Amino acid sequence: MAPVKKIIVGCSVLMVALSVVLANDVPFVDYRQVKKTDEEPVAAINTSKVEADKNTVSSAPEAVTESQPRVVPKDKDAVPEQITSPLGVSMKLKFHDEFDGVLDADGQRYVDRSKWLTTFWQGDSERSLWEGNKEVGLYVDKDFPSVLPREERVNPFSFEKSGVLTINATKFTPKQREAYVAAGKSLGKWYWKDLPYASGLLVSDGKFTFTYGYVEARLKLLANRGAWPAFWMLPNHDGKHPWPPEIDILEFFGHRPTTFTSHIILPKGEKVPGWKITWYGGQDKQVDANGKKVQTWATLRDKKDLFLTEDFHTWAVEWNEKEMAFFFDGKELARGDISGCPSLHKPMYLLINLAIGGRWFSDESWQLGQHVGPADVDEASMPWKMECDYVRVYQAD
Ligand SMILES: [Ca+2]
Repeated sequence: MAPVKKIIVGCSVLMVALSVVLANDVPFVDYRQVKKTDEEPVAAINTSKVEADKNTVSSAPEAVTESQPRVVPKDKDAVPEQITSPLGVSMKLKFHDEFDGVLDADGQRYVDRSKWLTTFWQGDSERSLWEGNKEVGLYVDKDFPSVLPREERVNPFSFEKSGVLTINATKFTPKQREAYVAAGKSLGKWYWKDLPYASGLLVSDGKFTFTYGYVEARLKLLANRGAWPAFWMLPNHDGKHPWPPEIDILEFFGHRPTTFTSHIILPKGEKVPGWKITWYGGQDKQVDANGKKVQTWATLRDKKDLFLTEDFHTWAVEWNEKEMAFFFDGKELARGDISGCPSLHKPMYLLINLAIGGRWFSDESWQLGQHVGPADVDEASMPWKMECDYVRVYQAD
């Protein structure tokens, strides 16, 4: 349990730190009040307007280049077995899911269980909640809670479009909520809570881990207040799950559909030269015996005139012995020297999830530690839908 507790507490800190970074200079954008015009198509990417703000790593380019070719074509029928990575390395396909789903025993298309867990912790099929973030939704699956009849379980996964997995966030009916609470009590699991919403996540822990390579996901995000979709990586090596590090290839907030973050979280003492370091501690009780802050992170953030929720986009990271670089729609956002970060040179696994609420942002000011609870969640717009086209991992030949 210790590593579990550690990672849970840590992830809660993550989001507080995120709030700190974003609090000072990001004006609140209410997407409902932003007008679309013919002159300014919201889905268009005007890369000339991409600019590094003061939180962006100093090593990042101030503007991404137009000439950089797309690395992975979006056509699911043309998955390249070999690529030249953005950093110029010849790589082969090592893991991918095109999200066509697999036919389950009940005849329904479902998540490929050979590639993904739908729970947070390997070996515990009933783990359904990322407690430390104070999220207000359970991660559910049609396989659990095992004490509930299958027909009473909520399935957050659907394949409404060919080759696209949809993660659905919904509100429990009163009957469902009562059943899930009773199931949690029956199982005696501390992490089952009486929460109003259900959602889903994918975790490759125990299925696929890797050290170094290029990983890209093509996702369609959602502009719903309280939605917190993410594509990220955590370590698993020698059966251990230390935290940090954490590689957040994408974090996004449904009420701010023009902004996302890509960042890493590092243990104390590890740095990426030139990347912004945010120390945090006290408020989260993440302090050591001497009262020193024990975590640090480097962060970068892109800001552009783009509604991220109106089409699919790709987020990617390339990672080798020396460098880590983040990419959005094939364009480099930032690159840093990670040779001084021992924690980033060990196997990681993938996660994709649609969180609901949590202690990560405030509605308008991203204030430190503010909790987004059920009252802040736009449940009238549920079901929310996060769409996943593919995840592909390449590694050097
Ligand atoms: Ca696909």
